[in-house]
Amino acid sequence: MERTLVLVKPDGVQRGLIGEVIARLERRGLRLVAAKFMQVSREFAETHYAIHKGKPFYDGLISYIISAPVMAMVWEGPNAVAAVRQTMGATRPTEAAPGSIRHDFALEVGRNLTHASDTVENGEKEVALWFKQEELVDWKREVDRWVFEK
Ligand code: IDP
Ligand code: MG
Repeated sequence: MERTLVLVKPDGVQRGLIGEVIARLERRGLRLVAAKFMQVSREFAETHYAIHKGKPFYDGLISYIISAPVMAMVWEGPNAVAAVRQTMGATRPTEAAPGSIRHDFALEVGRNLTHASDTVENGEKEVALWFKQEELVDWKREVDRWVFEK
């Protein structure tokens, strides 16, 4: 089953949107695997966003992600990476599809509320970076057979 890392970033937490994000992912049919509310250190933020080092928005991005607590989660399901990216919407809120979280709740790329892994490979890496193996809950739902074809 595919897994992806989701963060409700500091702006989403401050604006009281943790529940909104969780509700949308639950309604989509995805299954929660792990969750923790935490303050990210600068060092950890730099590891998570290493791919963006050197870009013009990098310093602002690091300050943003460590400015207040985040809600970190792992969600799973068939095509979880693509499904969650779609539910979040495009990186720039003005380019995000109507009905997506970034469209419905955000205006600026530097305050775009959420993070979601962009590929299956990065999903695996990010889940391993943010969570210990024992924090990942392996469980089934009664409803799974009505959401997952196999
Ligand atoms: P993603 O979060 O949709 O995967 P990335 O391109 O990986 O988008 O960028 C990581 C994060 O960096 C974005 O979610 C956004 O918060 C921030 N970011 C990206 N581009 C810009 C920009 O041009 N200005 C300010 N912040 C940006
Ligand atoms: Mg990204």
